[in-house]
Amino acid sequence: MRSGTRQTINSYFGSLAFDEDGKSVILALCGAAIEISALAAQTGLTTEALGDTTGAQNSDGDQQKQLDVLADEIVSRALGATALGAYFSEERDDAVIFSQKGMLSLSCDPLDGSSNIDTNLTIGTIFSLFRHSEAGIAGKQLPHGREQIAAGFFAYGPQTSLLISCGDSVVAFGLDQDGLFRQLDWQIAIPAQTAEFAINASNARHWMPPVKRYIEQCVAGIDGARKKNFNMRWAGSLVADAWRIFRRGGVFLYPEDSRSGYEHGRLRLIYEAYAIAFLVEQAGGLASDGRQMILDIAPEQLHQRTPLVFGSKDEINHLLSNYR
Ligand code: AFP
Repeated sequence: MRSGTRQTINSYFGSLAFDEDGKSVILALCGAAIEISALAAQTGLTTEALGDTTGAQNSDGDQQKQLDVLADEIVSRALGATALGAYFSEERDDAVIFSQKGMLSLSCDPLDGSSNIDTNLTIGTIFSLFRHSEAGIAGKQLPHGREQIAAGFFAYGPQTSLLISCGDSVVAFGLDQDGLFRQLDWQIAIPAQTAEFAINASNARHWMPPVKRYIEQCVAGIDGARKKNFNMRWAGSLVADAWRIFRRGGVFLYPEDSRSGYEHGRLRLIYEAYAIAFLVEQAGGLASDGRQMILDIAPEQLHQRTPLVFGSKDEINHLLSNYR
């Protein structure tokens, strides 16, 4: 099918029974993503090296890159024109309140993987859309994973693309040459079984026993207890690893470890894990912190981190059996 005839996201939303304000928020995010993608593509050409640090740190103590800050400003500006109540950004200490009457909040990691900007690797924007039970709540209380009505992530790689779920299956869109996001011909379901794991193996000496045992068995391959060989991938960019897992299955592990500051892993519950977990469950996979499903974790702090393991259901269940 020629790309020009593939359904645009506007037309997909036209026939989707979903919160109309929510649709306007997601379409505004699509506009922001096109701007961010263009900036990332121009790094070092028409724009200064956006991978350089600004000298500032975000709430998590991460070095902020120029593109982190620019991406956050682009997203915030796009959202200000919608009916959103509040915006929680990984790059901001506190929520941005747009409207006391808004029933929707959005959490966002405006640019995930920013340490990869100047290595030309796939980076992305991760978001979760929450609907509150009454007006006036947005921004006043932390959003809970089970309040999500939609979640997704944009990937800025060889293709600028979007993986999204509005609560009824997961769909993929690619940015076409005409500047429109068009649906990719891809029925998204994460295979229950896999022989591919993703973890930063340089941290092996810091892992807790359940993860150590699981990875050792994978590495032992056909000669070990699993009696099958495994492959390993680690992109160092969550959206890149996640996209691969949605495409061909696999498991991703960023567990807690014994390093100082990694007692709860590295990834953020509200800005990253909730969105990935919402998508993964919609695609038939599992997402856990090792003890409970990510979506069941009640948030305590806006920038809290969580261990995160997700992907192919049967493999995640095998991993979780090591925790019990
Ligand atoms: P940056 O945004 O600092 O590049 O971190 C990316 C990330 O949060 C996530 O996208 C990766 O999966 C993970 O960190 C990589 O962490 P390590 O560098 O510790 O492997």
